[in-house]
Amino acid sequence: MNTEDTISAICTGLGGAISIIRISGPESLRVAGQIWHGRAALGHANARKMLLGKISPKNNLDGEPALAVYMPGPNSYTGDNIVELHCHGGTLAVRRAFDAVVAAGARLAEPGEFTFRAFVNGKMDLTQAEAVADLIYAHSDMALHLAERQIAGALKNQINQRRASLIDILSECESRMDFTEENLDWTDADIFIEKIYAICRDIDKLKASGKEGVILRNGIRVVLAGKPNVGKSSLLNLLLGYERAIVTQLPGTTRDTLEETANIRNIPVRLTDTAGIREATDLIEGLGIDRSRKTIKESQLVFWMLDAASASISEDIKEMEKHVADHRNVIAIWNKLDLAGNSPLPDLKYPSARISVTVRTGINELMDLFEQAVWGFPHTEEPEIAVSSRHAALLDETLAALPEAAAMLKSSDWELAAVHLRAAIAALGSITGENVSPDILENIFSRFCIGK
Ligand SMILES: Nc1nc2c(ncn2[C@@H]2O[C@H](COP(=O)(O)OP(=O)(O)OP(=O)(O)O)[C@@H](O)[C@H]2O)c(=O)[nH]1
Ligand SMILES: [Mg+2]
Repeated sequence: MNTEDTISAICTGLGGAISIIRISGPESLRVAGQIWHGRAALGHANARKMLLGKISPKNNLDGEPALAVYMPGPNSYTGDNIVELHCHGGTLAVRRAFDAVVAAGARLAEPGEFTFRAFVNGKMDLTQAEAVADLIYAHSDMALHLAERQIAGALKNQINQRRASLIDILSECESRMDFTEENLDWTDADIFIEKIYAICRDIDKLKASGKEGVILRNGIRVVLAGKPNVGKSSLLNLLLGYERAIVTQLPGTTRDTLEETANIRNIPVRLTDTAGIREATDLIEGLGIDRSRKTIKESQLVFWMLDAASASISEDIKEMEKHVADHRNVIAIWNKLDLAGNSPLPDLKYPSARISVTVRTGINELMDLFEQAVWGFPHTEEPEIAVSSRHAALLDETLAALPEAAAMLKSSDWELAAVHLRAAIAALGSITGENVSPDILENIFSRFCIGK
C-alpha cells in the first residue's frame, strides 16, 4: 500500500445528520483548499481549530456550510497532515462533497488505511492498531474495556518488556561468541536461564487470556432448544429484554430459527431460538425442526429447556439425551416451575437450572451456570489483557524456542542459544508489528471499515 499519497474517506455512516470526510497525507491542505472556503484559511495559524466555511468546488461562498479542521502531522491520528470536513449528512450531499475531494486529487482510502498509516508512522504498534478494530466491533462492556486497555498499550508493554530482556541475553551470547578467548566478567548463565523460565511463565499466562479474547471478540453461540411449548421463545424474549419472538400457548409456534445478539453477564451472545423438536405435523415444521437440529450441532452451548410441569418427565429427559448426546456444553433448564407443584424433579447429568419465565424466578442461577460454562469457573475479575488467536500463535512460537535457548545456555553453546533466542525475539516482535509480512498486515487491516 502506498503510504506517501493523500487519501480520503467518508468516516461516518451514510444517512446520519452530519458526515465527516477525512483527508490525510501531504496534499491534504491543498485538496481541502480546493473545495472548502472560509473567511479564515486552513493552515498552521489555525491548526486544530474548527473553522466555519462552505463546501463548493468553486472559490466562492455559495456552497453548503461546513466546518473544517486541520491537524498537522506528526501530532495527528495518522501522523500525516489531516483535514476533516464536517458537512451535512444525507447520502447525496456528502457524496457530492466527497466526489469533489477525489476530483481535487485525493485517493479513496482502503479499509483501515488511516490506522495503517498511524502504524507505519509509528503512532501505534500493531497490537494497538488491532485494538482499534476491536473497539469498533466490541459487543460488551468487557470487550470495550479490553480494547481500550490494548490501545493504551497494555499488551504492547508486556511484549516489549519480555523482548527487551531476551535481547539483553542475546547480546551477551553474541559477545561470548565474539570474545571466546577473553575471560571477561560474564553473567552467570544460570541467571539467564532463570530469567528465561520466568518469561515462559509470563507468556503462558498471557496465552491463557486468549480464551477470553476469543469469546469477548467473537461472542458465543447459544441455542435455545427443546420440545414445543416449553418456553424457549419466552426465555429468548426475557434475555433480550423485548418481545422479539411470538409466544403462544400453541405447541409449534416457532417454525424457523431466529437469531439475535444479547449481552449476558457482559458476554456477547448470539442467541438462537429454534422450532420445538417433535414429530413434525407438516412439511414446513419438518424443515424448521431440521434447522433446530443443525443449530444445536453448530452451537457452543445448548440451553435445553424442559417443562417442569410435564406429565411425561422421564420421556422428556430421554428425548433431551438423544439430541444433546454429542454436545459437550449443555445446560438443562426446567421451566414453568410456577406450575410444577412440589413434586421433586429428577437429577440430571447436566448442570440444571430451575426457572419460571412467567414469574421470573431462577434467572440469576441460570446466568451463574451460563457464566461457569463459558469461563469454566465463576468469573470475578475483569481481565486486563486478552490476546487474539494471532497473538496466541506467536506466543506459542516463543514458548517453543525459549526452553531450547535455556538448554543451550546450560551447555554453554552460545551460538545455538543465540539462534533460539533470535527466533523467540522475532516471534514477539511480530506481535507488535516488527518485520510482519505485507499480506499479514493486509489481512489485519482488511477487518477494519473504510474511514478508520
Ligand atoms: N406458567 C408458565 N407459562 C409459561 C412459562 N414460560 C412460558 N410459558 C407459556 O408457555 C407457552 C409456550 O411458550 P413459548 O415461549 O411460545 O414456548 P416455545 O418453547 O417457544 O414453543 P414452540 O415455539 O412451540 O416450540 C406460552 O403460553 C407461554 O406464555 C412459565 O415459566 N410459566
Ligand atoms: Mg417458540
